Amino acid sequence: MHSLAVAEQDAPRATRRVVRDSEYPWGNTTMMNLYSGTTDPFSHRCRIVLFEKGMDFQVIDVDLFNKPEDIAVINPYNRVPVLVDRDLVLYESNIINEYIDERFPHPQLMPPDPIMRARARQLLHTFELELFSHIDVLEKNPKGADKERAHVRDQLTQLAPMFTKQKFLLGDEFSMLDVAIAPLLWRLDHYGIELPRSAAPLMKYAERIFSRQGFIDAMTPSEKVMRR
Ligand SMILES: N[C@@H](CCC(=O)N[C@@H](CS)C(=O)NCC(=O)O)C(=O)O
Repeated sequence: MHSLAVAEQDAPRATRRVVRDSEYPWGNTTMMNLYSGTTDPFSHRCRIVLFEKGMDFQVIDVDLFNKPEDIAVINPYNRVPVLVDRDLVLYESNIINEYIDERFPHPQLMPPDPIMRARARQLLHTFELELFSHIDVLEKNPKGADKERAHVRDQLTQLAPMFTKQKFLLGDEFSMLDVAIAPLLWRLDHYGIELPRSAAPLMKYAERIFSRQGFIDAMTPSEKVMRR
């Protein structure tokens, strides 16, 4: 047991090359390429999964304020994230993440049991409707987004009591649901969302995610400075 732990520690870190805009759009044809917005919460989700898995991949930084035209070629909706894995091109962060999770099953982020997996997908969908549908306004029109801020605050506050009983959203294991919500929790200050005191257990939970090596490694320099 002991020697295994040492061997894992000493193992060389996987290739996680970040391609800057100057090299764009030449992805690596032998490994997964993620076209990722440097400040985009949806791309952030996919980076977290890639880094949690610890396999080889390439992140291609996309500046959304100066978006290369090629994104529209690989994604008809002209948005990031986009994953290119040889002939496969995927968009939509949750779809990308489920694919990565199935290609590289360790550590597994979706529950193995079909019923729990269905519940997880249902909750991922609820997150999109109740929380992430407001991201566009919070990103693009922060001054006119008070209604959205209040809605997100109230939804998150309702989640808080569950973290007095469990470590993560699906129990005591980190899962895809935690991945999905983490970029929003990281951006609360950035979006000007203030949670009430009753949400303290939620913020403790958030800190648990923020201290994970995969989460730390997944952040871009612009994301690192979003939170003090
Ligand atoms: N539902 C999509 C949302 C992706 C999305 O909205 N991406 C935004 C960045 S926040 C984007 O690329 N927008 C294009 C632009 O800003 O030009 C997902 O989960 O991947």
